[in-house]
This record gives sequence, C-alpha cells and structure tokens, in this order.
Amino acid sequence: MGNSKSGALSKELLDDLKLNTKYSEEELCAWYHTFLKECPSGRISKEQFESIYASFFPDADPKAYAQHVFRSFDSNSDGTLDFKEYIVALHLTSSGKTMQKLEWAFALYDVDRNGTISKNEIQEIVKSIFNMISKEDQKHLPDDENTPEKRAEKIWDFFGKKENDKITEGEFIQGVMGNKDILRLIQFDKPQKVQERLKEKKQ
Ligand SMILES: [Ca+2]
Ligand SMILES: [Ca+2]
Repeated sequence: MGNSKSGALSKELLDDLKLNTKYSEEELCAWYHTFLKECPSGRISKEQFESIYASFFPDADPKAYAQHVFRSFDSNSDGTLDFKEYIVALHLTSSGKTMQKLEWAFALYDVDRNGTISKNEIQEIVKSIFNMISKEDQKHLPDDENTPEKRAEKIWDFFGKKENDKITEGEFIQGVMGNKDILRLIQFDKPQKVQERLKEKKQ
C-alpha cells in the first residue's frame, strides 16, 4: 500500500482504526475516499444523519431515534460525526462483538450520559423506537408491548427496579445478555416489511 492513497488519512488515525476495528488499511482508505466524496467537510452533521434515516423509513418517524443514535456515536460530543466516529459506528453495527454492541446499547439508553439508566430514559428511547414502526406494523405487536408505555414497563420490571431506581451499565449488560426477550425489546427490531424495503433499496 503506497503512501499516495493513504495520504489524506493521518498515519496516527489509520493505526488507531486498524487496531480497534477489523478493517485493513486498504479498506479504511477506500472508505475514507467515499466518506470525503459524500461529506467534503469531513464531518456528518446531525441533519444529514437524520435524512439518511428518513430515506430508509418513509412510512415512519425515525427522527428522534436517529438523534439518539447520532448522540451515541458522537463520542466527543461535538455535534458531528468525524471519520473515526463513523468507522467505529460502522464496525460496531456490522461486525462488532456482542459485548461491544451491548455497551453501545447502554450508551444509547443513557440519554444524559451520567453513567446510569433511569426509567424516563427507557421510556424516551422506547418511544423513539416505536416511532420507527409503521402504524400498520404496530397493530401486529403482542398485547403487552404494543404501546411505548407497556414496552418500557416490561423492560423496567425485568430489571426489578423501583420507580426512581437506576440501572448501572453492569446490570444492564448482564441482564440483557442473559435474556433474549429483553434483548429483543430494547432494540429496534426491524419488522418484516421494513426488511423487504431495505432489500429493494439495495438492488
Ligand atoms: Ca464528534
Ligand atoms: Ca442517564
């Protein structure tokens, strides 16, 4: 790999990303090239991120969820995603280990970044997940999880917490890891229709 192609990407960042993801230097340079084409400024704004989500979920309202996901990937909290944050996100969502995915899920739910999850935060994320599901698909959800309130309650009950208690990262990861039902409830589970639509878009 010559220096010409990787010239734009600093060696320091390249080494860092190679160490923390499974991507090769070649892949990283190719991605950087595409990234700069799409985002000449080298940064993805929250608005750009929201519009990507909006294009994938035309029948729903993914804005709130997109904002939460954006926050969870914006690790230096500067309101934009730079190449490093983008690659870490890509790696995490496509090939990350379960543990890393759960750490990310915790960050997603810890809206105010204070290191614990409150019942309010569960309700907020669950509500944003609900907005991603079309009204039609919502009709097919089980009775005890067909509203954001019921679903949040079910998750909260699982952790055995009182109204004003908090869930720590350790409790969260341990709980979700040991229970497939809760794992399903805390994440956005793409309804069949959405999956089909995504496949169509890729073709
Ligand atoms: Ca950032
Ligand atoms: Ca919190």
